Amino acid sequence: MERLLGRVLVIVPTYNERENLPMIAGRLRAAVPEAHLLVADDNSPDGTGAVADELAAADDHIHVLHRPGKQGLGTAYIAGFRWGLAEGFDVLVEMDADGSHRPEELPALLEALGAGADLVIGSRWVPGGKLVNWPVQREFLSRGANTYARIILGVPVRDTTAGFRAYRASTLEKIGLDDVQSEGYCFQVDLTLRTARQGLRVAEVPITFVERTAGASKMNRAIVAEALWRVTVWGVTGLPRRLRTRLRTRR
Ligand SMILES: Nc1nc2c(ncn2[C@@H]2O[C@H](COP(=O)(O)OP(=O)(O)OP(=O)(O)O)[C@@H](O)[C@H]2O)c(=O)[nH]1
Ligand SMILES: [Mg+2]
Repeated sequence: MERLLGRVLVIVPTYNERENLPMIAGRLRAAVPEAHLLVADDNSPDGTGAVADELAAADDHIHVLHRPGKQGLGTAYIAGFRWGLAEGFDVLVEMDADGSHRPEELPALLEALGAGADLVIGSRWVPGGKLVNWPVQREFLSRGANTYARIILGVPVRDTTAGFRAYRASTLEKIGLDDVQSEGYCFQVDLTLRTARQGLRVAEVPITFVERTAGASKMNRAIVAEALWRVTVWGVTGLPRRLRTRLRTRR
């Protein structure tokens, strides 16, 4: 795998994930030993940053990016991507710290990337995708958000909000990260849309999404509101371009 894809960096953003981080780091190191891990911590009040430093001191495949305060998932990933690109990694993976994304399924994502995709999404909403213990209201919200995004953006991806994904470094370089403004979860939709609009190949592989068993969710109304208005703006501003493309292909 390493020979085909090059060096793999898994970026895990953390905010108050002290109870989860050692578990997820250990599982990742066991599942894909050649991959490196970068923890991007936003000065978590619960001391996750210090836990990450301890893990990094004991393992040369673990690194930590400390940011001064909570600045949102999207900006944590941008900072992590920049770090990884500067260090020369060839594949950059996004994964949550809370166990919802199973490191044991990362090889399947990397395999799809190796098979030619530019972005691979670990998807809840393709055949074979499963949920474990997810509250029904979260499932409803996610299904609704994905249907809305797929229709208004015209991107044929079933799980655009998914946070378990693997990018080729070349994909991130092509889509450009300088003008990304999304802070919360709409960051995932934003990057999916940018990748698709570049004509790059997006693949979805089914995953089993497991509800966290420790720590608290950071999901809130502001995150949902940001996603709703940004996706709507992207959909509306992208419409003339979609119409032009449709007219051109009809001729
Ligand atoms: N660095 C950083 N990490 C964050 C921030 N917000 C969330 N995270 C991390 O991003 C990942 C996803 O956040 P979660 O709270 O699990 O969000 P979620 O998965 O939608 O919510 P649940 O399903 O309820 O767990 C976790 O590893 C969080 O610790 C942030 O502002 N900064
Ligand atoms: Mg979570």
